[in-house]
Amino acid sequence: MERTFLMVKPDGVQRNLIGEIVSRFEKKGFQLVGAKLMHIPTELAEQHYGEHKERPFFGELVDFITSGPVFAMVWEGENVIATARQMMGSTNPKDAAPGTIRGDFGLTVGKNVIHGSDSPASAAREIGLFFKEAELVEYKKLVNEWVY
Ligand code: RTP
Ligand code: MG
Repeated sequence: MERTFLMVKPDGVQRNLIGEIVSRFEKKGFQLVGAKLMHIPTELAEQHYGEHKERPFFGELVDFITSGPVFAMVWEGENVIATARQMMGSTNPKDAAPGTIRGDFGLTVGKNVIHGSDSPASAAREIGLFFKEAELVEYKKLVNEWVY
């Protein structure tokens, strides 16, 4: 089963959007297998956004993502990497469709509420950067045995 790394960025945490965002992925039917509220150390932020090291906005990006707590998550499900990116919407909120997270809540490209892995390789890399194996919980949904 596929897994992805999603993160409510500092602006999303400040704006009390953790519950709204978790709720969207829950209602879609994906399974939460790991989550934590954390302050990202600078070195981890630089590793996480390593692909953008040469970009002019790299410094701002690292400053922003370390400016306050983030809510880091691992979600599981069929095609969760691509589907989560669809649910997030375009990087720049001005281009993000209504109904997507960035379309509904994002204001600027720098403060676009959520991060999501963009490929299986980046998902594996980012999950490994943020979570230890023991922090990821494998479990079966038993609801069909409890509800009629
Ligand atoms: P993310 O990695 O955060 O999920 O976003 P993304 O894949 O949609 O976009 P990416 O190209 O990976 O860019 C990473 C983050 O950098 C910020 N950014 N700023 N000032 C700018 O022109 C600019 N371009 C990108 C955004 O916050 C973007 O999410
Ligand atoms: Mg990206």
